Amino acid sequence: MLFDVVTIFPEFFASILEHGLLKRARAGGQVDIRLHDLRDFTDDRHRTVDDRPFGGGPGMVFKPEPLFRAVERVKAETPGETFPVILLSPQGRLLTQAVTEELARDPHLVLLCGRYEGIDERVAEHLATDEVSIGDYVLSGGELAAAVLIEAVTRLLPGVLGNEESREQDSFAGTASPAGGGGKGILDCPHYTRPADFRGWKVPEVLLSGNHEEIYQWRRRRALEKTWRKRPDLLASVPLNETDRVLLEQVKGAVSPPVAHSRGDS
Ligand code: 9D3
Repeated sequence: MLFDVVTIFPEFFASILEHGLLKRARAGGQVDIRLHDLRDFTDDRHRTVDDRPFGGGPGMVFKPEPLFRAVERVKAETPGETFPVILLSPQGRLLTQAVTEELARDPHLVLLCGRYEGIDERVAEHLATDEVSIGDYVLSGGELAAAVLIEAVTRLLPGVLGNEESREQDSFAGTASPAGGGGKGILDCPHYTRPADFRGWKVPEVLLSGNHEEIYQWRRRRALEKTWRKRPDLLASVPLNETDRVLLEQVKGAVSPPVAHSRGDS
C-alpha cells in the first residue's frame, strides 16, 4: 500500500514512521509512505503556500496551485493509476473503523494536510475525491489526522499485525473492540497480569481457575457490562446472540445503571 502525503511539515512524520507498527510495515514492504513538501510545489522566491482570504477576515488560506501541482506530480510518478485524493479537514466524514476498512481496500491513497484557517474551496471541489475528519475537536492542521489514518489503515493490511491470532481471538471471544468489525462490536473485557495480588487489589478468582468455559463466560459478561455502562450506544448496533442477551440481563440486574457521559450522540 502506498501513501503519498502532502504537507508543509514532512519532518512531523519522522517519529511515527520510525516506531512500532509503521516502522515494521515499511521494513516489511507492506507500506510505502512518500512525503511531499508542499513548498516544493510553489514557484516564488518565498515558497508561499498561503494567502489572505478573499472577502477579508482573519487568518490565511492555503492557495490551490501548490496542492494541485503536488497531486499532478504524484500522478506523473504513478502513471495510468487512479487513486483517491483525501483531504484531511474538519468538514470531512468521520474516520470510523468502517471507513478505515474501506480505505484499506485501495492500494494507493493521497493525503492532503491543511493548516491555517482553511484551504481554498476549489481543492475540496475539484482536487479531493474524499474528505475525512478524525473527530469533533479542533486541531491546528491535518498532519496528526493523516498520521492517525495511516496507522489505522496500515494495521488492517495483510501481514502487518504479525500476530494474526489477536484478530481471530477478538472474533472468537466476540469482544472485537468497537473499533473491530466495521465499527460494530463491544468494548473489551478487563485484563490482568501478575502479580495476582497488587497492593491488596486481587485478580478475579475465575481467571486463576483454569476453567476455560467459566473464563469465557466471565469475560463476555464483563465486556457486555462495560459496554452497557460506558458505551450503551454500541449495544444498539451490535448483533447479540441468546447467550449474550441472558448475560446482559444478568448485568443489568446486578450492576448500577449506565452513567450518562456526554458524547454528543446520546
Ligand atoms: C480555527 C479555525 N476554525 C474556525 C472555526 C476552523 C478550522 C480550520 C482548520 C479548524 C481546524 C483546522 C485545522 N484542522 C484540520 O485541518 C483537521 C482536523 C481537525 O481540526 N479536527 C479533526 N479532524 C481534522 S482533519 C484535519
